[in-house]
Amino acid sequence: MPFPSGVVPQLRLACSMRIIRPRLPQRSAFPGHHYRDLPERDDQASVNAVRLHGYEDGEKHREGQQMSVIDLRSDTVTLPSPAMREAMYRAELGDDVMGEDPTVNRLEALAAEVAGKEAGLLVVSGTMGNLVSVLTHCRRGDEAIVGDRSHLFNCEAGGASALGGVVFHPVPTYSFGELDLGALSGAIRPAATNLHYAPPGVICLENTHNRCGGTILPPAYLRAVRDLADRVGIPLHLDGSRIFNAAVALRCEVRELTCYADSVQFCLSKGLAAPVGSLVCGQADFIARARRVRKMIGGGMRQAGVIAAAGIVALTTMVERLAEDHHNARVLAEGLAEFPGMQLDLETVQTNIVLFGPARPDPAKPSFAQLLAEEGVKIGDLGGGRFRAVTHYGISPADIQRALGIMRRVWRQIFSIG
Ligand code: TLP
Repeated sequence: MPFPSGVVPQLRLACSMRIIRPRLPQRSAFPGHHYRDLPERDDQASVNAVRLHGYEDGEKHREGQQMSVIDLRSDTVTLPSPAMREAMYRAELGDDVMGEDPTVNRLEALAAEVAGKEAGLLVVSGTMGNLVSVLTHCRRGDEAIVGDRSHLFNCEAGGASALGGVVFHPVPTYSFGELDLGALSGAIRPAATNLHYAPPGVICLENTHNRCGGTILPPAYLRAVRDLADRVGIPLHLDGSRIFNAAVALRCEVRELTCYADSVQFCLSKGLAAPVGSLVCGQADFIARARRVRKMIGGGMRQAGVIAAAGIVALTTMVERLAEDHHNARVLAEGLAEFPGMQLDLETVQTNIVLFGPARPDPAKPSFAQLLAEEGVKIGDLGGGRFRAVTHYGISPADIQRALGIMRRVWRQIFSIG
């Protein structure tokens, strides 16, 4: 890998040494966090139970019933836990645009504490969290310096450009999600002394990095980017949609990763399994300005305590179990890596995402993801013969074994080898 600066490979080594396999709880089975397809119509009581309570604790697959679907497309498919449903039902509510929803206020204070910042702001989604953050940091015509493989640049409908007149300035991303430090520094151009340049407004990083396969940016790298941002006087925003996965894998506090950023956005509705919501955290004056931007783009919610209540359960009870997802991803990845003709870099499997595909993709062959879906295993098709599987609250170790069996069979069918 062509690192221009000697510092990055050392960081990578340090990072890989610091990534620790999760120590799994000593118990025979994880307590029934299993997403099951709704039963057939004659079992209406169960249908209602699932609808009311989300995951059914201890639910077992019963013979003769429709096989359950194993949905590995994303950790966004998670359903809220029974405790979340209960908390939502009981939530104390008020008008949050007037600052009077006590449950939202509690969640925002809790999020700020977790992230080590002065204040927090509940937003609808990760996309809105990143948008609000970039629009708060930048004026129209400013540049947001982003990774060329970042979610912000590729998958958020160009919102900061379309709605805020912000110019995206993409820089190359290495395979573990770092932006080249030399390129980053080169992207910050002296607009004050040269009329041709758009002024740099914010640097954005992503941790864990989605498109790189859930890879972790270690503290040493974050510190290097922070130093750079300080040298040039540009704020640093962190898309920490899956920052809890990074912290659990590194066995550190979230604030040990977010302390390098001026603002951070993290999601409640991915691995933490809440139904809706993300938090933007930063210093109090930044959040006050972000609150205005949220209102401007229509993100002011009224009795939002119904979703904040689930978010509080997510933050207080769902973080440590992410280690189970990481373990499941590792087992899945090691199994897949043994398929003949498979290309999968086990080094990038650091959290709950597995990227893989045939070493020699052939567009003439039937779609692996489509055939798998017909067999009850759903994965993401990234195009170009690359696939993504994401482990989460709804996936048990038994699901992983069953998925691997089905994947092996379909893989052989398509590639007729092994
Ligand atoms: N990612 C989703 C899809 O949009 C691809 C997924 O399934 O992984 N930042 C990062 C790093 C993300 O992975 C995502 C969602 C977001 C931001 C946006 O979050 P939402 O979906 O809540 O707007």
